[in-house]
Amino acid sequence: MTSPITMAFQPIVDINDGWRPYAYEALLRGQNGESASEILASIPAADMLAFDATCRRCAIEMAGFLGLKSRLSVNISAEVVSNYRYGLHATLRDARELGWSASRIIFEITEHAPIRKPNLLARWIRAARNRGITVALDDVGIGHANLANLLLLRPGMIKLARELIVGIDRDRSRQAIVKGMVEAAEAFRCPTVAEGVETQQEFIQLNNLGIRLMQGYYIARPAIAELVVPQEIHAAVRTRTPPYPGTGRDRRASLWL
Ligand SMILES: [Ca+2]
Repeated sequence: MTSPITMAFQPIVDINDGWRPYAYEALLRGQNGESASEILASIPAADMLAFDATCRRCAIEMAGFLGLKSRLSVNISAEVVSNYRYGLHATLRDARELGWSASRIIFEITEHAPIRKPNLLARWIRAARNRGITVALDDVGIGHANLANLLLLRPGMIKLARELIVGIDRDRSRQAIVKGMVEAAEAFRCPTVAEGVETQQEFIQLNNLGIRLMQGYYIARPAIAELVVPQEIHAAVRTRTPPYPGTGRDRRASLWL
């Protein structure tokens, strides 16, 4: 039997706006402390789409209960976006039912496999944007989330993969790639989020490269059923000594990790 689930919330802060939480990303956790990987491993493949949609509904419900005032960022796989029963539509129906404005949801699209119908996905993203919904491309810079997809899909936000961020302060190649991506995203007015920022040195380098939206252990760890508030974030950054442990993510769990 699957154990009951809960959500952890990790802020994405705007460092040019007093470290105000721009959004909180909802991350899957078990009620008994299980990781996202453990929970996902216990879900039969045939139930995965339904479970995925349930996670988004749970995230919205909890965000409302916790009084989240900014945006809520939820994960959705590229393959499921257009699925009427379990995709973007389903989550928008849930949001309406729960009294949560669609304009306060960010859909983080993850690509675990090549997108089979990229033009269809691009149309979906356009339609979502016309309704005031932000669609972000997650894990940009690795795997299938590449520059070609960025050009075709024209997301409303990009999230740079942790693999590009780690040690960026010591690696000129990473700096050059991230600089190019930030400039490309700016060209079509698409904000860039650096995720997995874990050290002060990475933070400073990313700031120098013009990134203002950041997420990661250096800013705040995910908190289960809790919203870390800006004052706590400031205090934490003042007192912590980087570096922090890595997230040890795997591909299967990256949807809700
Ligand atoms: Ca994500």
